[in-house]
Amino acid sequence: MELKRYNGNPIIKSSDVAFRVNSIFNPGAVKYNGKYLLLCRVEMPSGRSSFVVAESVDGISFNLHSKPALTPEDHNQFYKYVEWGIEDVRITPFEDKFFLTYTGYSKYNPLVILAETKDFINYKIHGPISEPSNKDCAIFPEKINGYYYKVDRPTTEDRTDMWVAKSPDLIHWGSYEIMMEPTSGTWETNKIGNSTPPIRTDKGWLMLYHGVRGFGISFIYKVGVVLLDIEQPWKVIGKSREPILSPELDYERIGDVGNVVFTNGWIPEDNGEVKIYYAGADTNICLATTTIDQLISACE
Ligand code: BMA
Repeated sequence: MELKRYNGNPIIKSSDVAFRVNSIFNPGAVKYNGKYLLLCRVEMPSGRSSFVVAESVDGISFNLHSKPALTPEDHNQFYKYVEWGIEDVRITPFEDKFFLTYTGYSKYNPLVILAETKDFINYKIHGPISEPSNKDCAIFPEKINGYYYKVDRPTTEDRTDMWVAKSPDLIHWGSYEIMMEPTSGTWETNKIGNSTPPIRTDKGWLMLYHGVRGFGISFIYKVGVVLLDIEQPWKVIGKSREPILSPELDYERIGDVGNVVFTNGWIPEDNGEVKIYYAGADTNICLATTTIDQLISACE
């Protein structure tokens, strides 16, 4: 199974941004007020990233706000952890609000920052919810047996595995469990990490992840899908054997970091379709589609 690319890709390019940027990529995605909303990473000419909102009625043509929505400078007492930029937000709709988990980058190495918003105008920043080095975190969209759950990807000297932890209050985390590790000798042999916030289905939590393989000095980023147990979300029920999206076209192969397709945002529709927003070569924003059913069968 492979995702279906929109034939007008890329749907957002750096020339669409009202202020000067180097690139626009890796958006978080959500339905808000009946519209499609992307919180896009904009890398400034300085090389440090912020987020800007893009909105759309059809999920294809987006209008970008004229100013960034969230910048490192907005982080007040946490600024030292995000001084080099904020990157790759996952947006989890949760009751009447949205939880944002993103990479804070600084000389202390990447770590995970948690924030929340109700309107994508005002943001409450909770600060780090991991130690360095850690990235690729998403909060589960509902409590499980009374606890919040997160998935993330700590990096040690020789391992990059995905872990799950739980919390009574989103601030204190524990009960760590290993969820998934790279499969040696395959497209995901070097590292893996969460891509999109989990979605509840009849068969389990459905989630996209990324897998990386190094060839010489270059790394190829591809997308896979995994199904997790509803009650014990560190337990993998099934996963795709092969990638469901790989860099193939020029806009995925050529850019600041070539041979990368990377997603951290998807929007499920009421009819079972899913819009997946992804970036090509760390340089643009693209759209691909599939259905929940096809993703589930790719895991079996
Ligand atoms: C990962 C992240 C992403 C990026 C990808 C490919 O480590 O930093 O932001 O898209 O590498 O360069």
